[in-house]
Amino acid sequence: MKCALVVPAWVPQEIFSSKTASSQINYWQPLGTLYVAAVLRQAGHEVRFFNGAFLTHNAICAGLREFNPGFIGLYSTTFGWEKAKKAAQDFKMMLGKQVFICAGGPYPIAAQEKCLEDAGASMDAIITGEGEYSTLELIERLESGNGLEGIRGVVYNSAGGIIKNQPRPLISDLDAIPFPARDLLGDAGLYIPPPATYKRKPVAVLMTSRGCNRNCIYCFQIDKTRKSGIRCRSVENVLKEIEHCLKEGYREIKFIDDTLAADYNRALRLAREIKARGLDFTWFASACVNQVDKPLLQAFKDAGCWAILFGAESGVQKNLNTIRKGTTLAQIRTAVKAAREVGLKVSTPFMFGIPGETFEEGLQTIDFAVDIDPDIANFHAITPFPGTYLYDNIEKFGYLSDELSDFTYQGAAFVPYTMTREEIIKLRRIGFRKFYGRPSFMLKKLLELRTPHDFGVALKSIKSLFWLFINNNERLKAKS
Ligand code: B12
Repeated sequence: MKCALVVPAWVPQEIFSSKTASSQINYWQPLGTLYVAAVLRQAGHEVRFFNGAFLTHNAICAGLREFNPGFIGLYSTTFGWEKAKKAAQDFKMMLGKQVFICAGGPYPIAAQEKCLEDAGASMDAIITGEGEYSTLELIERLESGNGLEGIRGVVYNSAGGIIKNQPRPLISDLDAIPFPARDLLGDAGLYIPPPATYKRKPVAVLMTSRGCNRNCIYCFQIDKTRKSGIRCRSVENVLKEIEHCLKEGYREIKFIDDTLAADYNRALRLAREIKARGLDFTWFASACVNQVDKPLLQAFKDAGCWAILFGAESGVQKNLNTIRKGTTLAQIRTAVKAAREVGLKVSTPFMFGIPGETFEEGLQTIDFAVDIDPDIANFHAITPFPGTYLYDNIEKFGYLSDELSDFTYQGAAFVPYTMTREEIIKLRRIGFRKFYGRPSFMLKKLLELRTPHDFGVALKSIKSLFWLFINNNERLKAKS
């Protein structure tokens, strides 16, 4: 069947201030959708991918009219749901009701049948978990003209109303899934992360494991129970994909595992094999502060890793406990110090608006960020995505926006009982100013400039800092 996979059209200005978007916008590859594409193609279906990160809605419509697919699969985050709904209405109108339209991704996984109730007749089904095999089975049923009864992981509209099939168990053998269909991306050069977070390009995104065994209250995971823990691909399978990416011309890899060091020995083996095989690429990964030590970080460094992201989140232990991070301030200090000592750049996201947090504690977090002195610090607002513990227990903690487009870490979605929205917005502004506005930090960055890329990053950062200082950041303005 002709299958179109679509990320509905969106623009950075919907998330970031136009003044600072250039230093903040991220275009990692949409790996999840590319996995679904790879499985459909492997089964013989003709697949095209339309990414609304780089295509307008009209351009996507024109492409679909020319391709005339029998199946359209839409990707949606919470932020993107209204767009996915509108896109489905327009595509149905344009191609007729015989085209089968379904949605998948974080929001449909969390909201399930609510999506169909909300979207009405323009949406025929929702994929409620990992999409590879649920989508394939659904398409094969459509081709055979049989109904969708019993296909696990599917909720669908039927003459008799909305039918919710059993959830599909999570994929246990991740090695069996074909590599993401990155060739469907067209120009890989478009998929660049925020300027300060890559060294070489093009950049591929790669996932060596799925899931997380931690219980952070704000984090969305396909397996809400976390009972499945972390499912790992074999090191051999991961190395094969890395070699495949290098053959495709990629020069940097962003490992998007929630933590690459969950299995210490596996992480060490992966790093040592990358080095032993002399695979020429730079890489960036994330890890939990209490899963790493200096020898592992040294092995990462020796294997081409140039930066590591540690989810620091807060500089106040009480608030770390509230979000159930399972880490301590001392562990954050130790991990950042060890990473710096082996020569890795360190990136640490922090968040404000944690339930029970006060404005003063927010200032403490900023002082902590300055004190541990990472290379990159981000100051987000905690965002209770549907499908998370925080979202499901929101009344206990604070006020939630009912506008789905507010769910973007930028501060509009949630206010705890102990703070105001203005205070969260203010803390984010103070955080960026105080951290990046330090003469010592600017001098350090100036002395590190080596390549034209570095100069580009510096210019974009200075521009963002300038707008942050003159306080003209409409996106950071409090929602009235
Ligand atoms: C890569 C990525 C991006 C990329 C690409 C997103 C895209 N697809 O266009 C970029 C950088 C552009 C991006 C942007 C944003 N992102 Co983002 N992103 C991710 C990240 C790190 C990896 C996604 C991934 O590939 N996962 C691995 C695969 C295996 O899982 P998966 O994507 O869920 O895919 C499976 C299923 O969802 C399903 N599926 C996926 N796609 C499709 C498509 C169809 C048709 C079907 C049927 C099924 C299906 O099958 C897949 C395979 O099993 C996730 C975190 C994470 N670890 O998942 C955050 C994440 C998806 N992003 C998130 C957010 C909030 C955003 C932003 C709003 C961030 C912001 N800047 O403020 C924007 C919104 C953009 C938008 N248009 O919606 C949240 C979404 C939470 C929610 N419930 O809404 C996540 C979950 C991070 C988090 N934990 O908070 N993101």
